[in-house]
Amino acid sequence: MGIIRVLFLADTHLGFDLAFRPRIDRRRRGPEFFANFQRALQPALDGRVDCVVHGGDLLFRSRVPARLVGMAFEPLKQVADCGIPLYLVPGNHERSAIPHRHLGQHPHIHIFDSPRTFRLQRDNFTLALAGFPCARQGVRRDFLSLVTQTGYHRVKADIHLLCIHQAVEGATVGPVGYTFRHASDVIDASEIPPEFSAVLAGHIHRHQVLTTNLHTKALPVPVFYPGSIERTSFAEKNEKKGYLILEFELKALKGGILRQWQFHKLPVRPMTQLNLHACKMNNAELRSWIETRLSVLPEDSIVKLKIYGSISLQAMEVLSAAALRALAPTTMNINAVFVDAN
Ligand SMILES: [Mn+2]
Repeated sequence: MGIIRVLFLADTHLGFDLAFRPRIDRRRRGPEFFANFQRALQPALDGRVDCVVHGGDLLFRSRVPARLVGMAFEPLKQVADCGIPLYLVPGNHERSAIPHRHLGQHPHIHIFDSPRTFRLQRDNFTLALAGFPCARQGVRRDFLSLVTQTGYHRVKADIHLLCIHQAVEGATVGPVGYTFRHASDVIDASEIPPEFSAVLAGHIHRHQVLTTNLHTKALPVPVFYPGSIERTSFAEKNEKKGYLILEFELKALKGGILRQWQFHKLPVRPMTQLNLHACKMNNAELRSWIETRLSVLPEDSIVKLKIYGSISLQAMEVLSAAALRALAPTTMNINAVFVDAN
C-alpha cells in the first residue's frame, strides 16, 4: 500500500554562540548550527519525505530577539512552502512555548502549543501525530494524562506517532553514560500506549533508540532520539550528530508498521580538552606549552583548556581570553576554565 517517510530532527539550539553585534572578533559557532539545520532539512526540500517533525529546543533559550526567531523559521517555511507539513514540539529551552510565535505562522507549520493531535491526510494514508509541549515538572506523574489530553484515541489513522520533548527512562547522556531512571522528570517507558508506532523525542542530545526498559524487557513502543544537530557542550564531545528518517509501511488490513529507520550524520568539529597544571610555569613556559599542544590539533578544533592550580596575575598575560585567542589559529575556538580559581 505504500511507505510513509518522516524526517525527525531535534535540539537545533539555534542562536547558540551567535552575535548580532559582536564586540570581539573571533570565530563563532552559531553559523555552524544553522548550516547543519539546513543540511538536516535538505531531504524535505528535495521532496523525499512526507513530513518533518522537530522534537523541540528549536532555539537555544527562551528570551531571544525576534530576528533570531525569523531566521530559525526561514528554512522551516521553505519546507512548508513545498507542501511538506512540519510539526514542532516546544522544548524546555523555549520554556515550553515558541517566542514571537507569529513569525512561524504558516498553514503547513503546526506547533504542539498544548496537548493535541494533528492529522496528515494523503491519498492513501492517514498519519496522526500526537504531542504536547515540554512538561517541565512532574512528567512521570502526568504522562498518561497528557497523552490522553492529546485526544489521540479519538483519531482514526493508519499510523499514530507520539511527539515529545522529555527524558524517557533508560536514556543515557554524558561521557560516562549517565542513565535516566525513576526521577519525577523522567517518563516511565512502560506507560507508553501500544497504539503508537513510535515515540519521537527531543531533549536528550545523544542520538539513541530505546527498545527495552531498565530490566531489558521489550518496550511496547520504540523511543527515538535523533539527538542535537551539533555538539552543544563538551559532554557531547565524542557523540556523532545527525537526524533520522523513519519509514512506515502501510499494510492493507493491519494499519502501519515501522519498516526501517536510518540515522544520517551531520558534520561536526573536533572537540579537545587540554589539562594544564600551570602553577610552576613562567609565562614563556605557559606559552610554549599551549602552542605545542595546539599545533598538533586539527585547525578547526574547539578547545577547552582546563587550568589547575592557583594562577598569578602575571600569568593572565598568557591565559586571558584575548591572549589565548592570539595563540590559537583563527579557525579554532578556545576557552579557558580555571578549576581552582576562587
Ligand atoms: Mn536541548
